Amino acid sequence: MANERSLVLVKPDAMQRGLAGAVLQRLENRGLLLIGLKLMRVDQDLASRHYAEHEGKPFFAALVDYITSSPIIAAVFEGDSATSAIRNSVGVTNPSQAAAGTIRGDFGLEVGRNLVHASDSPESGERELALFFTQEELVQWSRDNERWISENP
Ligand code: DAT
Ligand code: MG
Repeated sequence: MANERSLVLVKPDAMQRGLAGAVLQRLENRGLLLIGLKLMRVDQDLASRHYAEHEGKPFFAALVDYITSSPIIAAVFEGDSATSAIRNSVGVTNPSQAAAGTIRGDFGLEVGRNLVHASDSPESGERELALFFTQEELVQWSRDNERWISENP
């Protein structure tokens, strides 16, 4: 789908390890357009809503503890097929299985310390970004080099 929007979270472990810039740079380098960015803490309520699909699973409590344990960076990236492009750059859920060259494959070892969240569908992206950003916080803009990133900008 053209012009999808995806929520990316730089999770507490990536923040504590000083990897926020490296995570965001990889997505920026691909040509994805950054349209929202904030440093924040996730509280229990936001964590529960964001991870609602995982409520009841054995790892849910640990997941909420992890995401609320330290500040995070929330980002929204926009682009053609942004969801799959970002998921491919992030790597599979368990870093021990993630391909080298992906964020999780290059920086992580354990599923409970997998550095980054990325929306799994355009619909999830819209639902999730609305939990973290108001409409006014998202910035509509285009780059002067857009035609060198996209054949049909
Ligand atoms: P992803 O973050 O790749 O979209 P997910 O949506 O299935 O993965 O799960 C959300 C998070 O929950 C994931 O980033 C880490 C944690 N998680 C998932 N499966 C897990 C498991 N089997 N054991 C422990 N934590 C898990
Ligand atoms: Mg997910």
